[in-house]
Amino acid sequence: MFDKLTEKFEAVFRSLRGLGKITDENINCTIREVRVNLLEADVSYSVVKKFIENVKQKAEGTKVLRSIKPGEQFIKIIYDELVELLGRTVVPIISEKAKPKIILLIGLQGSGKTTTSVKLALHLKKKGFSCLLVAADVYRPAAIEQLETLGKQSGVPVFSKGKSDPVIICKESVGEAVAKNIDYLILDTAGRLHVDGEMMEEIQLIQDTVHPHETLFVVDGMTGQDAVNSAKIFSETLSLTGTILTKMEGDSRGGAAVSVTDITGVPIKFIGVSEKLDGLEVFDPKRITDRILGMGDVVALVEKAQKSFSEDEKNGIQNLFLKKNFDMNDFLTQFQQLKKMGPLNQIVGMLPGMNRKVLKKMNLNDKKMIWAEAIIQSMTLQEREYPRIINGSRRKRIAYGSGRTVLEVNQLLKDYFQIQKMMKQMSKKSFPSIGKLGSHFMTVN
Ligand SMILES: Nc1nc2c(ncn2[C@@H]2O[C@H](COP(=O)(O)OP(=O)(O)OP(=O)(O)O)[C@@H](O)[C@H]2O)c(=O)[nH]1
Ligand SMILES: [Mg+2]
Repeated sequence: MFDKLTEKFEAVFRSLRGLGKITDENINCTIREVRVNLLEADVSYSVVKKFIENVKQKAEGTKVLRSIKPGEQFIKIIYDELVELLGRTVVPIISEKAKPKIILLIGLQGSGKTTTSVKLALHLKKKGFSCLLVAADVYRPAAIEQLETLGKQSGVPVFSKGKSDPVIICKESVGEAVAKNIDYLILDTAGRLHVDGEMMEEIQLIQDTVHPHETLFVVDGMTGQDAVNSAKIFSETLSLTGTILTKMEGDSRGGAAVSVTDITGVPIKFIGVSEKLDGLEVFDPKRITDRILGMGDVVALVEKAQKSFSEDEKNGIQNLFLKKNFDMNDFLTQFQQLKKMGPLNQIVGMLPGMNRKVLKKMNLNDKKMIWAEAIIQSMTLQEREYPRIINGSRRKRIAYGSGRTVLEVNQLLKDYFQIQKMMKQMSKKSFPSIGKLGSHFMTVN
């Protein structure tokens, strides 16, 4: 569906992904490529411009995490921005208590309104709701029959009044839905152009008469920029609550999907992916972004690093380590705090100023943390505050008290002094941001 975009992004990311070193130059080069890709995929110029500006700005403000490659972190920024552009989260169809909930489908001729109205009814029916379809297209020959046939195929009742006034048909259908205790009333209207004043007046009248909970603009995704432009114009004239992009399974360039939310200000709620009646998907910005960028693994990795190591936590831990008299009590507290955050090696490794080689030698694994706690708890208060007084005989006593060996006590004390030393050396230098790395920066991975 987004093959073209995907293909292009793959090429950009392939080179970006491996970068352990990232410079202003290759950031700019990547941004240029992303820009061209989006434009070639028929994404609106104004949307591309905004997208690029946001990515640049985020890159500037993003601190480099040491546990992941800057290239990967940059991919995550592009990913996040695309999710944002596509609407961030799923916006489900109205589900409030009102009965019936009224959904009005509008759009240009042939965009897929009738098919989509039945698809939508089926989708809601599968969720256990009752639906009533309304044949409000009285202009196109056989439009009513088309809806009746599709309704029959899917087992959804159709309300039709022949070729009478669509406003009256819609109004009466509400009464019918109330009488039959229907959950969702779905109005299938005739195709219209925004320049057709009479038809636009009619749809406004329908809106004013039935007060739909949802007015969804059904748009043919294959038509690219035209789709976006028509959606924009309709959204300016009528109050839309969302769009549905149809015919998205083909090799449409995907640009319409990327632009339409930003341009209309309303979310894409569904996409049509086949002529068949089950060919409707809930529009999920994250899933679509995954499909376009195909970078799920990188995103998960960066998210994990960000989550387990937020700025606040980092400062908190740093402050703990930097405490003037970093004693055994602090050491213990840290162990306990760090334990909550994930594998110790990984977490401590993310702290700036940590020497990876020393850490590796210390082998800070979670099992070790359990006995480390026992050992520290066997120390006297004085020993915890002044670990340097822990001589040979004290070590023996502590080992005995904690049920560990003297070797292990020695090891723990060694670790403690190492960390203390590292912490003293640790500068409070702030992290560089991705956008201002300079060519000298290299992550330690
Ligand atoms: N491949 C594909 N075809 C679709 C999709 N949605 C609708 N169609 C096809 O598009 C054509 C037009 O669909 P309709 O549902 O009749 O469109 P409409 O907007 O009701 O058309 P009018 O009532 O004439 O304005 C039909 O051949 C549908 O089968 C879709 O998601 N994928
Ligand atoms: Mg129709």
